[in-house]
Amino acid sequence: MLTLYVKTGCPFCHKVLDTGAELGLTFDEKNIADDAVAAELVARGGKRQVPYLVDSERGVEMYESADIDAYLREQYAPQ
Ligand SMILES: N[C@@H](CCC(=O)N[C@@H](CS)C(=O)NCC(=O)O)C(=O)O
Repeated sequence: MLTLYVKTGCPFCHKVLDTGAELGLTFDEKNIADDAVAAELVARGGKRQVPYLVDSERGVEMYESADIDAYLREQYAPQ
C-alpha cells in the first residue's frame, strides 16, 4: 500500500499526486491539517514536511517530492 502525507494547497504534494495518477497509482492520503496526522508524520519521519511517502510493501519511506517522483517512476512505471 502507498500512503502519502499531504497538505491542502501544497504544490509539491500535487506534483506527486499527478505523477501517481499518471502511473495509475492510488494513495491512501493523510492530510496534516489534522493535528493527529501531523503528529503521526513527525513520529514517523522526524519532521513536519509534506509530501511524505510510505510504501509499506517495500519498506520505503521518504520526504522530498523530486525523490518521491523519481522513486515512483522507477518502481511503478509500466514496463
Ligand atoms: N523540498 C520539499 C518542499 C516541501 C514543502 O515545502 N512542503 C511544505 C508544504 S508546501 C510543508 O511541508 N510545510 C510544513 C507545513 O505546512 O507544516 C519537497 O519538494 O517536497
